[in-house]
Amino acid sequence: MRKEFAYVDARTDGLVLSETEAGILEATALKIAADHAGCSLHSTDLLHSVELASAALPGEVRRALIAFRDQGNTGGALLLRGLPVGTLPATPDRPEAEPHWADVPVATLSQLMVMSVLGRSISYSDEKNGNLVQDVSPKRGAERRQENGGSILLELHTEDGFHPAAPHFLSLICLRGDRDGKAATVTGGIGDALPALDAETVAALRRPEFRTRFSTSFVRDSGREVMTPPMPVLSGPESNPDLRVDFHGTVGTTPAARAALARLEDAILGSLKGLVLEPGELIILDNRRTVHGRTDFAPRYDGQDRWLRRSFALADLRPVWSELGQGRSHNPVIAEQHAELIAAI
Ligand SMILES: O=C(O)CCC(=O)C(=O)O
Ligand SMILES: [Fe+2]
Repeated sequence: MRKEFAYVDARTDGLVLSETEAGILEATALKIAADHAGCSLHSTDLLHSVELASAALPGEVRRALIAFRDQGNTGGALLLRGLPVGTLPATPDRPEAEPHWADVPVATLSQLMVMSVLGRSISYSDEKNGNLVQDVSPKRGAERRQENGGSILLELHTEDGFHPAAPHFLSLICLRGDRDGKAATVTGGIGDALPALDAETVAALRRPEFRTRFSTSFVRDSGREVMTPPMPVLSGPESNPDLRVDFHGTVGTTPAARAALARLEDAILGSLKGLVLEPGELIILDNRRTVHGRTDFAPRYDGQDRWLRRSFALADLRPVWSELGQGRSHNPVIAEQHAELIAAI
């Protein structure tokens, strides 16, 4: 098992909000929270207010978000710094202890304002109770899981790459940093790794010879192992491909596919960017162009552990319209659509 990631500092490329800009965003978030007190975060009215209020983001930040949405970049990530976080309760160490959005209104609504420039917020009812904004903090007893509640090294992955409607964008806002300065979030963009791959490897990665195991957070109750059908790892334009892989959960179904997967992992490991997130930093990932992971760290479960909040966006809700249950939560996929894919690999 890998113990560390080597990476170059991602902070040098970040956009920083001034104190005045952060203050405007904070006041905007508090007003939305007051206007929608008692509402679910999935309320269409609340989400539309958030989208309207995203005009409170500095013009330079909106421009960068729009360019990232439309053109992307080779690293597949964009960092914002200096976002307001507001006052915080203790870091939750069990899913039952996770605070309501209204207990963390400033960070939560600021994050959703940013995401509304990129797409439409969405969640998955299979995971984290379908919450639209999810807590990422170490959970007691989950230390060794390959999930965001674990604290061992989290292998590089496309978020929910096994899912038919995987998010196009995700963001992680840091509410409380890792006090030991150990937990680094890393990203590896296919645009940065592609030049290191030979033509034979690229051709192998484009063949539908890879299956990805569903994350344990999607199948925990069933206790079963569920794999996707064979799919390619790279797809789309030759010079600007999409990437879908999980170096913990993806397997090649042929020797050539397995060799290509190993070469891809080496190329991505050689071009990682990363940082130990600090409060007010928000990293946005283009989930079709980058994988991400996290180094290990040591939780203490005293209310002061590292705490991020995560949210997802799709470019367009129309393709998943019939799959949306209450609010913006994608219906479960396992039972209905994927039971036939259970495979013993
Ligand atoms: O903890 C982190 O920095 C990343 C966790 C992660 O992969 C996720 O929440 O999707
Ligand atoms: Fe992730």
